[in-house]
Amino acid sequence: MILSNELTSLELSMSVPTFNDSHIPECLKPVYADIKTDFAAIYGRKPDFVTRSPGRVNLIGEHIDYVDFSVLPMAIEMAVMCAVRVLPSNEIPSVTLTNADPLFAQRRFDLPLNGADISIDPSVSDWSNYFKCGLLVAQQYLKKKFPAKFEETTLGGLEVYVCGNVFTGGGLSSSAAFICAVALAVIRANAGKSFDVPKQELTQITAKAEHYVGVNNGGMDQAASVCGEVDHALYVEFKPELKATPFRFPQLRNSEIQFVIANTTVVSNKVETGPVNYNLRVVEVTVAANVLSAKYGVVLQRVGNLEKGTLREFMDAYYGRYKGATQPWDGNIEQGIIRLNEMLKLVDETLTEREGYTVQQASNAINCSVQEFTRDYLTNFPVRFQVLKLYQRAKHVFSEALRVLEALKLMTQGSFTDDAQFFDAFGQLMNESQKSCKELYECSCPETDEICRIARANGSYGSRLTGAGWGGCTVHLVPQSKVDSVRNALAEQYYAKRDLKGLTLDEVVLVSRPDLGSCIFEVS
Ligand code: NG1
Ligand code: MG
Repeated sequence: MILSNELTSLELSMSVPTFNDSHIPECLKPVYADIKTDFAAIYGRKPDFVTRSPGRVNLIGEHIDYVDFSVLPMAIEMAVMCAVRVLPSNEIPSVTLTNADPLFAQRRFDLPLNGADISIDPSVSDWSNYFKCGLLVAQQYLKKKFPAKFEETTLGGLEVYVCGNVFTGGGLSSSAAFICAVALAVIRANAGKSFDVPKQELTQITAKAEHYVGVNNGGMDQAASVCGEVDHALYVEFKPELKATPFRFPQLRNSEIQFVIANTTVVSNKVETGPVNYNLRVVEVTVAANVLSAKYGVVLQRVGNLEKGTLREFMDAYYGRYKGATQPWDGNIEQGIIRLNEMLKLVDETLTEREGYTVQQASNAINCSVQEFTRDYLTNFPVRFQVLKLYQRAKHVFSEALRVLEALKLMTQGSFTDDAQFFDAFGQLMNESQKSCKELYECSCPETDEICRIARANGSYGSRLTGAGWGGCTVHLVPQSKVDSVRNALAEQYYAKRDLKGLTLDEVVLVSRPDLGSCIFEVS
């Protein structure tokens, strides 16, 4: 699905774009016609508008968003859409939700009166909770933006039809796409069509929305879904505040850049309490930051994503104390490269227990008791481990943050002697990221490794896991001319011997260029 020329030629805008009926991108026309028909079949009328928000893949910068280092994702062509009719104000303000996927049954609930917040019960797992997350952050936003109008006002009732093609639970951030489409719909429904929704504000309010259902995520996914631009990757920064800046991929002479996204069909165990999981990595990088701070006698501000300081905060504190830096790193590429290289040296010198740290060793290194260590690092989320691999995890984080800057530098370089020069260089960074994820962060798995090997042997320049890893999806940098070769090789050598769990090949191997982020279609 390639967006039409009208869209690609749009100037990058600061606000979520709105299109009217006569301006639907060619490729979306059939989907859009279906939505209107389906909506009418369910609710007996046409919708007022449709919101759309895409899924994402992370191109490079894995497991560093939660320590506030910048990442480089892109929005993909697969998206979630919400068709919406606003109920007239004389009707009881309720929300009816219908999902195109029969796995998600219809839901209906009344809206709280007079500006009260909707309540969300995170212990109940239901798809309507994700809708409520989007609704809640949108309402809070409206109250802040237009206090006189929304402080004590009941939101308008809605009939909503949800459909899309971002598969759930596969590492493409379908939940973020859904919440962004919902928040945008609620804002559009209540603030009206004349209000332009600033992308930066939509990103910031949706970033934390999943916290209401108990997911302690960063903000990369929402930033990518909201701020995506055709043919651009997004440089997502977390400090001093969440911000996504689009960078265009270079225009090559003879080839087109494509990304193949292949699902391992192995379900990521990132939330399980096993020896390998997401929360344990969060603990390890936090402890690493504190061991480094203890060694260099710097105090972490403890204001970031994590209560106990991050590797990013250590870098800034170290530069403040030893290098006379008056400001934290401001995102500048060259300065970042220098500082991150220095950090890698400190990791080599300081985190000397290469086999890993026992709780006793880690406590000693931080100058605290085992009891304090357990209280500070091991009780918030359950984790199980033998040793904490501080050296390996910290080395991954700093080197991965460095690769993000190298990738950005390449994208902004301008010209290349030939197309292969770009593919080789960007691909190499992706391959190095995969190596680091596998060997240092240990978040790959045999299936991911196998897919990467097959893809590289058949035309991919760069192949890596995307998202948390331990299964989930992989992403591959492939020139258009090699897409079929990569896809066919994966079909024959990987998928043919696997249970696709009811999915078709077209559903497990996607091809996408970087696409537009959230937008609104007004139905006339
Ligand atoms: P996935 O596995 O795609 O949901 C997760 C985190 C990201 C980031 C990556 C690792 C959530 C919702 N998202 O992505 O924020 O930390 O892992 O880079 O947990
Ligand atoms: Mg998610």
